[in-house]
Amino acid sequence: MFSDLRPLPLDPLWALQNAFRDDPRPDKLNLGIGIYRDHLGQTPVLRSVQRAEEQRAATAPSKIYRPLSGNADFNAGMTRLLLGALSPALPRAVTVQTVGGTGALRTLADLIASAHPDATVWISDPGYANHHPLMRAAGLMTAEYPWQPDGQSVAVTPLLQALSAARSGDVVLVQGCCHNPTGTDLSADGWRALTSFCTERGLIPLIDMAYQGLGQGLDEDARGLRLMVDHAPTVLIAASCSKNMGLYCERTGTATVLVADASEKAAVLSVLEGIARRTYSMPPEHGAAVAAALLNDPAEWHEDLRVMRDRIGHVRQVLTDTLCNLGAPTALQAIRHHRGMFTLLPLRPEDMRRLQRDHGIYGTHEGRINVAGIPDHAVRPLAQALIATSVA
Ligand code: PLP
Ligand code: TYF
Repeated sequence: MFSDLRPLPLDPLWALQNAFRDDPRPDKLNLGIGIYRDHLGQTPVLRSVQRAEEQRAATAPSKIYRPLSGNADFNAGMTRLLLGALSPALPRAVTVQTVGGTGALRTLADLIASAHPDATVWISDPGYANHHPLMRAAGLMTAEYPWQPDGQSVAVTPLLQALSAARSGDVVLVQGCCHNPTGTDLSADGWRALTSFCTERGLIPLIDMAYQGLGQGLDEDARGLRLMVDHAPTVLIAASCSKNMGLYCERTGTATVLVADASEKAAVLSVLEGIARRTYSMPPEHGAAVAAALLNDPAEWHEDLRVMRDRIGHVRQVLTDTLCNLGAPTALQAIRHHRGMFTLLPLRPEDMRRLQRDHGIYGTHEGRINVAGIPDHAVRPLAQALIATSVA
């Protein structure tokens, strides 16, 4: 059966992880994969999560099967977190628990394929490496629009120019905040322009929210999403608790659909449950139960999140100050304006290879580094290596 099968090329991000693991240099620095690390370079379980897990271990009544749509309390909490607790759109929302943000994207891709199999999904370039494969795995076509950082935000004119080739019913996949890999988001005006464009042309926004709370704050990071929800009739949202709750391996996320008319809710929910049923039956409970506890009593989680967000902001600040003091080219200093875990360096793939070979610094070949992965002691050597690489 498998004699004609050949191994697939390794995902470049995992290949980078392996190269890092095998690098014997003691001062090597892994800025490849998107994982938050504290000032010591560790990723401990959040205190709020630890407490919720202890409580759950002491009180969880049973491990019997759960509903196909997952933990209802978690789904309701996530819907409020995304839309805002007072959003008038809440009655239009259908939310199901998914296997991480990735599972949310795939579930929504399957839903799109059920409702509109001819849809093309428009994806940012550069963008998240897994977006094209996820959408194509559901049988959908994909196309690209440019994501061009322009000062502190993204240029909206070339983006809309590309999208003018989209047909009514096509889907525009846009990241909600802290864009992976560039660290640059749409401005408020950019969100307004994209929202009107989608609404006028019958394009369906699919918002990928993987970093809510790690940019400027939970509500601040959701402003663009909420604008779209308030103005576009149908909106799809994939959300992840991997980064903002540090639940990476628990695979905790949600897929939300804002329907144009409440009468569509029952059918949408039943198709979403059908997708779960034929894929894995029901999502895993543990991460969702922990996340529900955090969402229902959020003070300690908000503090954990603030600490992560402030550290990322601090590292970015110290790195750009150091670059500035060392006389770095202005293109490098622009990373001051980026938001969230990532920054796209103005370096070519061959520069990134030299950064790895000569300095033991691992970022992706496209130039992405995980700012949240820089320990305090590594800031200055990193700045020096970036300058040496960018002027060489
Ligand atoms: N979307 C984006 C933009 C991401 O960067 C990531 C992961 O980093 C995901 C989705 C997937 O998140 P998860 O790990 O919850 O599947
Ligand atoms: O872009 C990143 O670094 C994250 C991490 O299969 C990731 O998306 C990468 C690959 C993967 C799951 C998560």
